[in-house]
Amino acid sequence: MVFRVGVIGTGNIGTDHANRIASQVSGADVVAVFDVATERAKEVASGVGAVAHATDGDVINDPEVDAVLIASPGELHAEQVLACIDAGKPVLCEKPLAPTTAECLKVIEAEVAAGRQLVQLGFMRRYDAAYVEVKAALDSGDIGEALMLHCLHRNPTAPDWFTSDLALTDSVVHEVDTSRWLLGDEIATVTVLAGKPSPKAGSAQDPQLVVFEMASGVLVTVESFIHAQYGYDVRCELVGSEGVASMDTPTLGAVTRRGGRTTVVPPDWRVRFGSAYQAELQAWVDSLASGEFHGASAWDGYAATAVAEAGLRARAEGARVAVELVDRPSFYAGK
Ligand code: NAD
Ligand code: ISE
Repeated sequence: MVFRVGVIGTGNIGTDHANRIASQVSGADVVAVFDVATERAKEVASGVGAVAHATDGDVINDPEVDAVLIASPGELHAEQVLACIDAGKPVLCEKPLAPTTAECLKVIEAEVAAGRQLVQLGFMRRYDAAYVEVKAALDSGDIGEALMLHCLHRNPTAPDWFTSDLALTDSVVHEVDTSRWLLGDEIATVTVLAGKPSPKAGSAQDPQLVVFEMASGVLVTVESFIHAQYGYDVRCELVGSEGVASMDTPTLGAVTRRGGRTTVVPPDWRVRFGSAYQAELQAWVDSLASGEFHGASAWDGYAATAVAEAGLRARAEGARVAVELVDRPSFYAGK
């Protein structure tokens, strides 16, 4: 069976996802798209052989659409995901699930009431070969018990509107999911330190150092640096009681000449995580037949937003802030 996918939001990542589903993912076609930027939507639609609809609701309720991919701005996700649940259609929603926990909880309530899993979140690092290897080293027992996780998240530059708060809610939210998934544990507290700002950072407090204390006591450090200039550099090192699992700085290969060697660092997430997006989309499409989704769930999206909210308070108050989660519904056991 070939699943018919509708795409909402044809900006940077929505266009990438639509093109990838159309040309590199087996078992799915893109049949409908919507973006308020209508010309862009039409261009993407014509590239993938889809129809450009007039509203997001037209995509979600189109009888020709079996499943929906949401890549609109984060503040629209909850409403669009709720409409997908209402229509009984599986949805892959880019992170974040929503900017507030109140909105995330509405999604959780609706999905539980629907009685079957429909929502998967776009935390694609769960499909990145390097992160998967680090997790395998821990799960196999090879490095003993996890003690500390050190994460780097460096972007070359960010636009002026990308504030220090967004660095936490839009970028570090990936480390929130990575930490919870790698360690199989919830984040108990968050501390955010903003020290000497980079002269390249404009008005942003950048870099920032974020510390998570996991419920088990494992400590996680995250360097968030959105104006690092030199490239996109995302990696981690997991310190265990009997060894360390780490990943190399991702490079695009090396050039050796004139007595020296230069390695090229990826320019952005598109290049660094290209194969992770590919694996994520293929896995999601493969799950559509069984209805068993193995990526991040709506619960993971809620937990990520709860930690981001605590991070904003931690920054504002200069305090170590506890993360308060509601009781996990039994529906999400093992999801
Ligand atoms: P973008 O601004 O390039 O694209 C967003 C698109 O949504 C724009 O084309 C905009 O016109 C459109 N839009 C605005 N209102 C809309 C509406 N009502 N309905 C439908 N579309 C609407 O942003 P982006 O970088 O593509 O990010 C989109 C989402 O994807 C964000 O949530 C972002 O956090 C996430 N993202 C995830 C990753 C990742 O690594 N997983 C990478 C980039 C972006
Ligand atoms: C972007 O939205 C992403 O999700 C990227 O993976 C992340 O590295 C970047 O910081 C975000 O802005």
